[in-house]
Amino acid sequence: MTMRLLAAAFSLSLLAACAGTDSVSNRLPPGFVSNAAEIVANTDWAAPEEVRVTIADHAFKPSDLVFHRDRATRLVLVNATDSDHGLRARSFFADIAVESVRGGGQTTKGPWIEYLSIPAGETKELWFVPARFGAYSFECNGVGHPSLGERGVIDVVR
Ligand SMILES: [Cu+2]
Repeated sequence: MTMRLLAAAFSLSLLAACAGTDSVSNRLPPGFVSNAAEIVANTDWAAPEEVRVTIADHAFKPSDLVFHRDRATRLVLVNATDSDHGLRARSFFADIAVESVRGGGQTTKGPWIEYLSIPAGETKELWFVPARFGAYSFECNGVGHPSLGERGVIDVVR
């Protein structure tokens, strides 16, 4: 295979990784909540607080999100567009304990997530507990999407 073909194959694999795959981990990424599995196990998941966000018209709606520390939370992300989007929010993800990511007929257990994809027309749910107080920013990982307006802020309060 020539170098050019290799380079093309490599960039294609990078594109695929960006567009479609959740990054859920059962190994502690640096700086993340170390007792996340314990927090998940000690939380009642019967009636999580629901926050619903729709992606449409190059925006997260709403784009200002408020969550409550130590409370079971269900973030429902509805992709109402015909292209793929994603949630890049590393500092926020570092401070939560993830029960699961649900969507597309699949449930993936946490307890840590580094990246969340929301494919075209699909709905993804992030079931989690905010484990630390904080103010965070988030954005879509699509090339050029944040500058079009796909960004927002998260506050975790009492
Ligand atoms: Cu996007």
